[in-house]
Parts: sequence; C-alpha cells; structure tokens
Amino acid sequence: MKRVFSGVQPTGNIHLGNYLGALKQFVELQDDHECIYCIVDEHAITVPQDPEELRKHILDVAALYMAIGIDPKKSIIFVQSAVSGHAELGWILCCSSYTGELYRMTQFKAKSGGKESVGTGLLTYPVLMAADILLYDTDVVPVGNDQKQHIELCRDIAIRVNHRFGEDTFVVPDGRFMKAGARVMALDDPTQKMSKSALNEHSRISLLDQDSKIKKSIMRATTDSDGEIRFDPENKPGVSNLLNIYSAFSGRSVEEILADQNWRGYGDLKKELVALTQEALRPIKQNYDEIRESDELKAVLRDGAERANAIAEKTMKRVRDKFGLGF
Ligand code: AQP
Repeated sequence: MKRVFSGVQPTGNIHLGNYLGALKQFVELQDDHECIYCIVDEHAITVPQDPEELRKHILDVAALYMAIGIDPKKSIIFVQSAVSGHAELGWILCCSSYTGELYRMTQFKAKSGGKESVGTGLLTYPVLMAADILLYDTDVVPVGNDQKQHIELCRDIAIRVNHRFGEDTFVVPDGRFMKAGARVMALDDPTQKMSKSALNEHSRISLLDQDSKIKKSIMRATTDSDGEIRFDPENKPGVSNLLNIYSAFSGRSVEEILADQNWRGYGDLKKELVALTQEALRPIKQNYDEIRESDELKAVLRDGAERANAIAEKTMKRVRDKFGLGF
C-alpha cells in the first residue's frame, strides 16, 4: 500500500482553499493508502504565535481533520512537535540544501518582500517540510498548487542525498493536486490565493463559518462588468474562481456545469454556489462541535504520535547511520 503524508498549519481560519486543495484529498485517499496526517505546529512558529492560541489551534485542526471524515482508525493524526525526528531530520537536510535554492522559493519571496528583517525559519521551512515528508518514506503528498515548488525542492534534496548515500536512503515522493480546488483564489481579490492571514474576512470562507457569513462573502465576491459567464481565469479571474469552487463541491467539470446552467447573470451563479457551499459545510460544522469537546481528541493525538514515532525512528536510524551520526 502506498504511503501518504501531508499537513496543515494550526494558524486558525482553515478555509475553502485548504479544504478543496488539500483536506478533501486526505479523506479520499485514506481507504486505499496508508495515510499520515500531521498538524505542523513547528511550521506555525515561523511567524510569532501566542502559545495559548497555538495550543488551542492545534486541537481545532485535529477536530477539523476528524470532522471532515479522517478516521483515526484508518489514518494517523498527530502533532509534528510530538515526534522529534522532524526537527532532527530538518537540520540534517539543511546541511544537504543550498541557500540559493531556498531564496528562489516564491513563497519566501512573497512573505519576506518589503520586510527589513526576516526570520531564518521563513527561509528554511521548506527544508523542514522536506524532512516531514521524507521521514515517513512517503510516496504521495496531497497538497494545493502553492506547494508545488516545495515538493520539487523535497524531491531534489531526496535525489541529492540518495546520490551520495544510496537509493535506499529516501523514497522520492510525488505531489498530488486536485483538478478543481488546487488553487482557490481570494473572493475579494481573485488575483491572490485565498489565505488564512488576509485581513478581510470576506476574502475567504472558513470551514466553520455560519450560513449567513457564507452568503455574505459569496454574494459580495468580486467579478467583472461584462456579465458573461464563462471560464477564463486570465481575463475573468473572479467568475472563473466561483466556477472552480462550484466544480470542486459538485464533483462536475466546469464544462458540464456551463453546458447545463440557465443562469441569467452572476447573481444566479452566486446564489447556487451559496446553497452548495452551505450544504457541504453543514455536516462538517455539526461533527466539529461534538469532536472538539470530546475527551477522545487528545487520546487520538497521543496514539497518533506513538504510531508516527515508530515509523519515524526507523527512518532516523537509517539516516543517522548513513550520515555517520548517533554514536
Ligand atoms: N488558496 C488555496 N487553494 C488551494 N489550496 C490551498 N492551500 C492553502 N491555500 C490554498 C493548501 O492547504 C494546505 C495547508 O496549508 P497550510 O496550513 O500549510 O497553510 P498555507 O499554505 O500557508 O495556507 P494559507 O491559508 O495561505 O496561510 P497563510 O495566509 O498563513 O499563508 C496546503 O496543502 C496548501 O497547499
């Protein structure tokens, strides 16, 4: 059975982009793959976090994982910092990567742009991400399009280390991307990706948003003035984004949707999308409240950390041995 690894940062506001780009895949894969789903708290601290808030957000993401349908009996759910191999392998891989390749990462450029001083973690976190993946001999990494470059870096590092120490050192993983949903754009500015940290709450729909908020955010989404409903991301990014979200939720291709529709304008498309989104998120919200309050949650994370650690330790023994570490 192929092994899957992926993670989400516990930084609040898990949104439609995270769900349609990554989380939805997590659920789809768990029946015929060995899945490991991490809450990547060590990535979250690349920007300052309030410790109490971070602890809360970790449990929020764990509950959300289960609320969308990740079954802890089938998949491992755990917190990154509970398995020390991530940080250890992260350092080892820092010594097998180049600053030049890290400075080239577009996410680093975007997040560091215009700042006087930039935390080292913001530059090196793609190496930690490579460690997260390689630690579990991962075959498949389900992620959104924004992580494509980081997956390529992970593959480059794995191939580089394998070249030096032998092909049995690391499994070289593949990214897995959705057709619709791989890049959900901000509702207020469809030239930017939907993001947790955007200031305008109507730029995104969070998975736990109330029906009224979902309606408001979609109905005021930026479109254009020509009034024609067609899929053209370059010239009509707003309408194309709405069609993409529609396609991801309905499971139908944009072509099929456009061939079937009899919308009289953007308002009709938006109204249908509101209903579709509200319906899709309703069961998640219902499950979430119950799971978030249950004692089971921490037990799931403890059990997950034990299972993850057992796999990680095997890899670390092999890696330490290859590098001549661990006297
Ligand atoms: N807009 C998006 N469309 C599709 N997929 C997306 N992902 C993120 N944004 C979109 C995917 O969600 C997974 C988890 O992301 P993360 O928690 O690592 O955070 P991120 O990529 O940093 O997400 P944000 O929302 O953009 O946060 P900020 O605002 O802090 O930068 C990943 O698989 C990611 O590809």
